[in-house]
Amino acid sequence: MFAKHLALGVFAAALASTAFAANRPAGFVTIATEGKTASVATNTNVAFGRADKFLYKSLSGSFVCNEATFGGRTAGGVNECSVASSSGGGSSSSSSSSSSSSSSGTGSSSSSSSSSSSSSSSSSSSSSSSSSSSTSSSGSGVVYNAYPGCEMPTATETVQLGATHVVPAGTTFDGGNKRYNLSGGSQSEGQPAVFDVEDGGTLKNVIIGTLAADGIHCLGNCNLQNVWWEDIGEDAATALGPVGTKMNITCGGAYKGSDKTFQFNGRGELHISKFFASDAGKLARTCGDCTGNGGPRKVFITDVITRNVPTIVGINSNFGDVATIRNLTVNNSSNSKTKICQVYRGVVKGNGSTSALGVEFGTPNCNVQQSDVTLIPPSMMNTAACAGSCPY
Ligand code: ADA
Ligand code: CA
Ligand code: CA
Repeated sequence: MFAKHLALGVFAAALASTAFAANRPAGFVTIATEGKTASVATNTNVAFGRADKFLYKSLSGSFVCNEATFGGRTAGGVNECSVASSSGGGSSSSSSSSSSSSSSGTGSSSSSSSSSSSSSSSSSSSSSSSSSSSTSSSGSGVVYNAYPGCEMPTATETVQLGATHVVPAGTTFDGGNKRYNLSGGSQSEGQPAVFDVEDGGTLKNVIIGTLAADGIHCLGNCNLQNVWWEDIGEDAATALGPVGTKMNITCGGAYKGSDKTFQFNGRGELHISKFFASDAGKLARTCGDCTGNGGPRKVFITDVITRNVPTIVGINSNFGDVATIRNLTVNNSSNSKTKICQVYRGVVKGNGSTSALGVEFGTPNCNVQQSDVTLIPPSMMNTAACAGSCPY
């Protein structure tokens, strides 16, 4: 699928980075070696690892630089704790911690050994050849533009649709990696969908171009496989199925949205996996103010990489929504703080407006821990359970 010279070029880049394996990410400075105590300013993104493999955690004040603090370690030598040199560094005390970490190898934390977070810079990764084509390196490490193993295909041709293409109930439409355009692409609500996928339908191998209208509407159970949005329209896709239905999105990516990527207006479940989203307001949102709004809506985000998406998921706690997030990698171009699970009070259209209630971890509505998120420098996450207009 990829030109040979491109694959070779990236392979050479991977070899080059292996030759300079470092114990801190590029632009980072070591503040403590394993087992020592260090201190940082509030909410500092700290890297822990060695040989180009790191875990990241947002820490405040004094901490011990060890496996217990980070939920894992990189085997094979002494790990180091480092911070971005632009953050002014931190201080390290010389006292060695009594509980120096074991050398039992990589811990069981979901983020410590995830292929998404470490494959690109690890020479031992079994999937390095496929994953490397979705990344490039920059001053601050890896930059993703797809989920490793799910790269965007090259469009085989461009099709201009005259009307919404309907995928009838229970059938599969294989777009053969053609690019489909319909109309619009603005933020005006009420545009038609490029594709309507009826109950039990599957849409696969499709690229939606810049005339992206209201994206894809899923009317019941539906599957979107290897579907790509080059320039998200009003939103990328909307789940509209009734109670008991599931929308499954796997192996795809969406770029350049002004607002939401996946809009969840129906009921049931929305599953997003092996997906890459870049430059959009939110990855997913259960409807804030739909006509006849309610819930519960369940959102599952598994094996996803985002770049410059300030909110991963927004849900309405008053309607019983639950977001479950595992193996999320946040790969921003700046150190703005990503809201992982933002809770709102939703409303029924006409009954006022929504209010933001705060960012939550490990609550009935937000089934996600900070350790489920890998932060690629300089990305940071919002860890404050602030209400209303959050300060970040
Ligand atoms: C906005 C709007 C909702 C709904 C949604 C959509 O969030 O407030 O009522 O129209 O967009 O489906 O795109
Ligand atoms: Ca909208
Ligand atoms: Ca919409």
